Amino acid sequence: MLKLYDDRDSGNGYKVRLLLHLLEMPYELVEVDAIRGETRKPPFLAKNPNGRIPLLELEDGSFLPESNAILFYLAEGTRYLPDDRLERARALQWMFFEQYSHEPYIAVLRFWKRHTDKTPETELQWRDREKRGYDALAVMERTLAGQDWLLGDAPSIADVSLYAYTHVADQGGFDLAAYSGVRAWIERFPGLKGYAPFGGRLRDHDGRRA
Ligand SMILES: N[C@@H](CCC(=O)N[C@@H](CS)C(=O)NCC(=O)O)C(=O)O
Repeated sequence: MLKLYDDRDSGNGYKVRLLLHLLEMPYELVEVDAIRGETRKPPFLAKNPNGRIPLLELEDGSFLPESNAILFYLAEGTRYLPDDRLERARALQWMFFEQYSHEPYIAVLRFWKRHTDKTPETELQWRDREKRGYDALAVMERTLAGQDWLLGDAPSIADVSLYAYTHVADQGGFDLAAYSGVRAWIERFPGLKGYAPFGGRLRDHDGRRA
């Protein structure tokens, strides 16, 4: 069975948990406390030298880190990854955007708000992250104002990837009021067959819906 090393509070991990549930793929969850530094201890570093969750262990014992690489692997041959060459590249396009232009701002501000205090020294950094986070939301809005999902008519791993931190962007202080396309897109997710909320159904999944 697939084994997922993950922390319940991680949005990067939630991407993978959400896809596993949407695809109704059974998996065993191994909880790792990232805040307490468990990912930086030798037993975990032996599995992922980059010291981060999520980490997928395949049936043959090989390890795959990086949330978006895991999504790509799991979605192969399913409705969440199109067959068309350009569409597949577009899914990757959005996932690289997520890692470079979205997650470092929207996820990091959420983390800072929950775990640190703003100080006069960090005020400028916070404001810069906020501006760049809104820039990322504006990019998403341009697409989602005109279509239901990032690739068009159907949800894909591009949507799963970007949903994880966008739907909790308010926890980082982001106001989505001006992004009606993004808000409507967020509201579509709970209607997907197999949807699992962030923080919900963290226990091992037996392939049936709870
Ligand atoms: N690019 C990675 C980022 C993973 C990441 O930042 N994981 C965090 C939790 S969200 C982590 O493991 N932090 C613990 C640490 O860095 O020690 C991915 O998308 O999987």
